Amino acid sequence: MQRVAFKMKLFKGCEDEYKKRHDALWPELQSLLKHEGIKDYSIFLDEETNILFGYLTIADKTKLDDLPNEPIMKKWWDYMKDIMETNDDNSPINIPLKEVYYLP
Ligand code: RM4
Repeated sequence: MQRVAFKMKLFKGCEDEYKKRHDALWPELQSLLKHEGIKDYSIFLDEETNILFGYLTIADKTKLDDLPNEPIMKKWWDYMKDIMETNDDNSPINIPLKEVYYLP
């Protein structure tokens, strides 16, 4: 299993809305993420900086490269762009984090 961690940035004042939208994550999107092999996907919010810390495990992390081409993923990103920092194609600005320690 490969572990992947990254950060994204939420706009101030959008904390409740971000949680609300994820509590109601579209079943089709959930199925897609599972289908790509994603497990233990967690997103934590740093309430001081509004940085979102994402963490997931996946058998083959190159599968994550397929996601931006999936219509349901694009639709989700279009829906989320009003509350988080995004690229020109509406995908979230996603900064990979380097692993520096692991205790299995
Ligand atoms: C996040 C962001 C990520 C997506 C999750 C489900 O807000 O859009 O790209 O993987 O939602």
